[in-house]
Amino acid sequence: MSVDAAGFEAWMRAHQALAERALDQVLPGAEHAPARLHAAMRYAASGGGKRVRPLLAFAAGGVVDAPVERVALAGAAVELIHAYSLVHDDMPCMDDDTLRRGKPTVHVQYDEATALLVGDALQSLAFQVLTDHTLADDPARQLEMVRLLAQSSGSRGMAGGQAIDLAAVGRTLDVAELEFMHVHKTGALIRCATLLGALCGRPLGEVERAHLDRFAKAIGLAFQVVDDLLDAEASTATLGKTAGKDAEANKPTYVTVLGLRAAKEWARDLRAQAEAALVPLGPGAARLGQLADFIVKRQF
Ligand code: GRG
Repeated sequence: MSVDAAGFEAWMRAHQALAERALDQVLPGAEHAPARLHAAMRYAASGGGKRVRPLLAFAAGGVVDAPVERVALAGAAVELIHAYSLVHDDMPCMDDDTLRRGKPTVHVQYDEATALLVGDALQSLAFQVLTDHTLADDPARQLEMVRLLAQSSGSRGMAGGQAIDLAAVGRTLDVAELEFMHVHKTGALIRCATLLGALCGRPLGEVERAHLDRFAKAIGLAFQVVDDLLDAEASTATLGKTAGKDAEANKPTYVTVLGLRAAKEWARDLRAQAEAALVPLGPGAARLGQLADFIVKRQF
């Protein structure tokens, strides 16, 4: 492992720990009523996952010298939305899955009604986190953070992408339709995490912000292309969730639409686009580049 790679590994582990701590700080304890719901929220949101979204927020915060405590909370808000989406996505009315992050899914461990409430409550908590603390110097920028999270997770973002995904089962999509679906379902929240991290620090100029946005959009899509590749090629044990679900559910993916080789090339191409967008942001954006590599080369 090169010195640089070792440095990135240590950075990633330290910041994953910061993300865990922020989630622990904001999630209600199971000693508070309603105890079962609070325990289930913690089961869903803490101690698992790669924490890619908070890591992107930390790395983007590094570009603008953002205070780490602020970014940790902004990243936690995005991660709460992500956790809610996984809980609902796993339910029988959607993907009907029994395994997530190597553990039984929330509706299996608890019950369906609890899983529904866990998702709802995690979503509400995310917005509470963004409004309970001072996360930006300018209140208008903090308001922008709330708006960005709402837009990215709602019908014009993740939930809308999920609706398109559900409607696409058994249909053939062309590449443009597939991209539209994934830009919303997966890309919107990844972009949001990056931009929220940057909003915690000094204001970015319009041009710098456009470059960061270009990076975030490219890496959001790359994340999904890699997810499709892993679903097709990796094992359930490695992923900690059921592998091969897309093919089983007859879902269009980058692998089914482009083929394995072209999907791999597309992931590399998106990574190169992301890297190119970082150049004008200077050395402060180095962690974002390393994270882009991690996202494209990950095995789980
Ligand atoms: C239910 C409104 C609603 C939306 C669900 C995100 C999503 C939409 C569904 C999740 C299903 C899925 C496998 C999506 C593909 C990409 C993705 C979000 C994978 C899981 O994210 P990771 O790899 O998971 O960051 P960890 O466990 O590491 O946090």
